[in-house]
Amino acid sequence: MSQPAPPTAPTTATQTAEFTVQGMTCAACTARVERGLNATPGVTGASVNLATERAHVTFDPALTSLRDLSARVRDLGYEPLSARADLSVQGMTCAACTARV
Ligand SMILES: [Cu+2]
Repeated sequence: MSQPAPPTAPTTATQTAEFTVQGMTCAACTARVERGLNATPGVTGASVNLATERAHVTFDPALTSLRDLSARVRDLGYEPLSARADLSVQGMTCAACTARV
């Protein structure tokens, strides 16, 4: 009465997302966002570019989602931009992140 083993796909179901993070003004900001994203369950890799304000995240869509990642970024005190188009509110000072520490 042995059941046939389910055909488990050996492919790692990772998904890559890239989104804009606003409010980062220094390397400490990017490090914080990076660390926060990397600490999110399901995330296998995150890198954040300060100059382009882009976060590049590799994650397992079964464990997390772009929505979760956006919420995470917001938790950290930065503004994830995916659907919104108002690009006029660029980060000005580092006061926000200093206050956060
Ligand atoms: Cu900063």
